[in-house]
Formats: sequence, structure tokens, C-alpha cells
Amino acid sequence: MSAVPIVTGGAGFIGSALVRALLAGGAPRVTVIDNFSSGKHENLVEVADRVDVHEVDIRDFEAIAPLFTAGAMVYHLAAIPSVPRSIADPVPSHEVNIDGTFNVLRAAREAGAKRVVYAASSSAYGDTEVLPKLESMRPAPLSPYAAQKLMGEYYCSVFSSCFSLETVALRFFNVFGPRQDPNSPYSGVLSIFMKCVLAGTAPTLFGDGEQSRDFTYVEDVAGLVIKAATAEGVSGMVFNAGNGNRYTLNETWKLICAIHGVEIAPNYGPPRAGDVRDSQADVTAAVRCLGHAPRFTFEEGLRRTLAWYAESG
Ligand code: UD2
Repeated sequence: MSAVPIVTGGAGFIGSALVRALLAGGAPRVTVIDNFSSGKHENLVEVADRVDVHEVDIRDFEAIAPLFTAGAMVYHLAAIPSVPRSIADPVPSHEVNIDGTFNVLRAAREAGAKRVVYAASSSAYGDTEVLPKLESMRPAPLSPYAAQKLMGEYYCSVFSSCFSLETVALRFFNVFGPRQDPNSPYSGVLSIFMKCVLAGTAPTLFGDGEQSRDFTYVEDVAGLVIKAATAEGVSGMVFNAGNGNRYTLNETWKLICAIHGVEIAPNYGPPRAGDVRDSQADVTAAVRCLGHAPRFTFEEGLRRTLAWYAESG
């Protein structure tokens, strides 16, 4: 029998989608490590009988180490996300995103885990002269968050080369979908757009709204993460986990309004510090080496997401 997979951050928006995908793909059980700082029990409610949830913090090595087992596949998604949060309050995000990641890698290595798949971030690229962004481009982080997630990638690569722990880092590109929390000051923009359109209110776009993102539907990301766990010849490597397209915020807000059948002009505010201007993934390597095959167009992802927010009201 294969070891039970471990998902750090498994009660979060992306982590819980991964847990559901693992169970749907045949895993009999999944171990979740989450400190519930942004994770929620309700995210796992339909699968609660097949999930072993441990409410522990990845900053606490002694607490997490006994949960790692020989041969286990480790999916490391626990993090304090958000560019602006890392600027407003850099210490906790540094400790979780760098020290916590080190602890997860160390615990995985000491237990003899099979592989660690790490949720890296597209923010590592910063502003590049050329789009789409290729893994071979030189990283240029613009915020503490971007630097922290990049350090996590470097640690993955070093654990692979120095300690023979298999690792794969996936640079997530602006993931969106059901269960993304719209109620924090640091919420992802699409969750805010969903909340606004359903309430009939105008969002505030930071800057001119012409910045662009490669918004990636959460189920496509979960699918790729699972593929990265079994792909061969990729240990120590970094791949883009994106959709391959990009939309400006102005276009995106218009599209959501059109799907919902309303017309609401957005407000505009000052640009946000640490913001990347344009983001778009080159997915060639992920397709070739990991079998990446995104199933959802942006519009289909938006429709599904909007339907979920409307139902869960
Ligand atoms: C970054 C990463 C993303 C992921 C994420 C985790 C990039 C390109 N992407 O997302 O991959 O790691 O961090 O947090 O670095 N905005 C508004 N109004 C709002 C909220 C946001 O205009 O009310 C803008 C914001 O200024 C930015 C865009 O929307 O230009 C997206 O912001 P976000 O916070 O959803 O995600 P972002 O791009 O910082």
C-alpha cells in the first residue's frame, strides 16, 4: 500500500481543491497540515471522513516532523500569500514562506518522503521585457513575498541536489476559483470581483487597470500538481503552472459583468507597491515534461466560479 499523501495548507482554497482531486484520483486518505490562519474546516467538509487534519504550524518543526512518513508524496502549499501583505507585515510571511518551507523539506528528507511538490509563485519573475515568461528567464522579485517564494524554489533545488530529496517547484500563476476568500484586505482580485458583481458594487482597480494576469483555474492547477508528483526526470526543476493567456483587469471586470448581465464602471485608485505589470506563462515545458493540459478556458472558469459564489452567497 502506498503512503498517505500529505498536503500542507490542505484546508486552504487551493490546498482543499488538491485534496479533493487526490481523493477523486484514488487516494484512499489524505493527511492535511494546516494552521487554519486562512484555511477553513468548511473547505474540506464533503471529504472530512477521508482526511486526517492536523492543526499545526509549519514554523514548528517538532510539531510537523512526526507527521511525515517514508515514501509519502508531500504537496507543500502552506504559505502566507499576498504581495501587499508581505510589504505591510514582512516578518510572518518571511517565517512561514522561508523557514516553514525549510522545515517541510527537512521533515520530508528526514522521514524519507518520496517527493515534495512545492507551490512557487509567478511573482518570482517580476517585470520581464518579454512575454510570455519562460522558466529560463532570470528571476527579479519585486516584493518580499516574491523573494520568499523564490527562496523556497532554491531550497527545493538544493534539497534535491545535496540531499537526494526529489522536489518539483511549480510557479502558480494567479489561481482563482471556488472557495477563494474575498473578505480579507489581501484577497485575490478575482474573488473581490466576484463579490462586487454579485453585490452590484464597483471594485477599485489599483492603477489604470491595464495590468494583466494569466488567471488559472484552480482545478487545472490541482491537476498539474498531481502530474508533477509522478513525472519522471524532473527532480530539482521549476515549471510554470499557468494557463498561457493574459487578460487586463479592465477586460476581466468587463467579462465578469457581461457574464452576470450587468454593466458597472470600476473605480480607480493609486497603483499598488510591489505590483508586477504583466504576467503570462509559457507553458511549453509544463506540457512537455509534466503533461500539463489545462481544461478550463478563462471564461469557463469565471462562469463556474461565479456560480459557486452565487450559490454559497
Ligand atoms: C501574486 C502572483 C500570484 C500569486 C499571488 C499570491 C504575480 C503576477 N502573481 O498575485 O501568482 O503568487 O501573488 O498572493 O505576481 N488589484 C486591484 N484591486 C483589488 C485587488 C487587486 O486592482 O482590489 C490588482 C493588483 O494591484 C494586481 C492584480 O489586481 O495588479 C492582481 O492582484 P492579486 O492580489 O489578486 O494577485 P497578484 O498579481 O499580486
